[in-house]
Amino acid sequence: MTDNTRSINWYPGHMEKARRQMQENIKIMDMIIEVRDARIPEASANPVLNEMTTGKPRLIILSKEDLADPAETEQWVRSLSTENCIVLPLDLRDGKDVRKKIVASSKQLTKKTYEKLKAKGIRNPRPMRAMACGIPNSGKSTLINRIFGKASLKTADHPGVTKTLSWIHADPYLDILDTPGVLWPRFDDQHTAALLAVTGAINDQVLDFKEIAAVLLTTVQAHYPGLLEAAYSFTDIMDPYDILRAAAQCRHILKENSEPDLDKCAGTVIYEFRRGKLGRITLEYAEKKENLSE
Ligand SMILES: Nc1nc2c(ncn2[C@@H]2O[C@H](COP(=O)(O)OP(=O)(O)OP(=O)(O)O)[C@@H](O)[C@H]2O)c(=O)[nH]1
Ligand SMILES: [Mg+2]
Repeated sequence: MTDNTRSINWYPGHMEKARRQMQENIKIMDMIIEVRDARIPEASANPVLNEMTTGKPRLIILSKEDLADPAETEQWVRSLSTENCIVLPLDLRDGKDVRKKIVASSKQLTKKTYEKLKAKGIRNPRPMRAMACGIPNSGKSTLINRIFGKASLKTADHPGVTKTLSWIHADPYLDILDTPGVLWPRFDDQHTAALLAVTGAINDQVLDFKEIAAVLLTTVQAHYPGLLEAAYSFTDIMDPYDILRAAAQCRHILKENSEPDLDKCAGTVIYEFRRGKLGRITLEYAEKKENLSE
């Protein structure tokens, strides 16, 4: 984003309250289930939560994998996995195997803790405790509902749905604490903020859609040559605002004077991306990042 663009910030009071309550609960957790968005696996990692949960066995769910580029997701799984961290890309709307995969990974990550309890002579140890955390709208409540097998937690397609912490006895082996989506007080990197905004982790009401659509179009144009040309019927345009103009002509999103309505079209482009109507797109690239740091 350029210097004269409006800076993005969204940190309502319920997030700070949730952060404090999560910090209070962290001691009793056997593991962390961190839900990131598969389209932005790095930008959707909350540094405040990462610091708070350091050292705990971690299951990273790359949610919305149905919307992300499968080849990029594979790269991210490779680059994020460690001995103490299992990475699972999942389409949480499709219930198939979600519960089975999460319970199996949780058993693997908490094996030592569970066996310690058994070694103390406890025949039926308590369920393992996991805190589900992550940025807003990443799918935490959807995930817990999937494991539980019932839609007991409220979910919706906008950020800030869950406002309080609540325990769910999700499985005989696993109790999960659902938490509100949490961001951090200030985005030092406005590109990260724009990626969070594009994917729906920030309240749309605080956003300038034209600016974040420009970030989206620039990124897609650089990494998926031909995709936007095919979607919006144009050729030889690189400037994101010119692409927006072409998209408005293509979708007949015009003002009364027949000029392209860029504000309205920005909303349409973002909506089409979020719904997967432009194809399966990832906006951050694990392999290129590794190469850059070589
Ligand atoms: N396409 C797709 N949509 C998903 C997936 N997981 C969740 N969603 C949708 O994402 C939206 C947000 O899901 P929630 O479970 O409410 O997200 P949350 O992380 O609990 O959100 P907050 O409580 O606001 O922090 C809902 O519309 C879900 O249907 C997925 O894997 N793929
Ligand atoms: Mg929720």
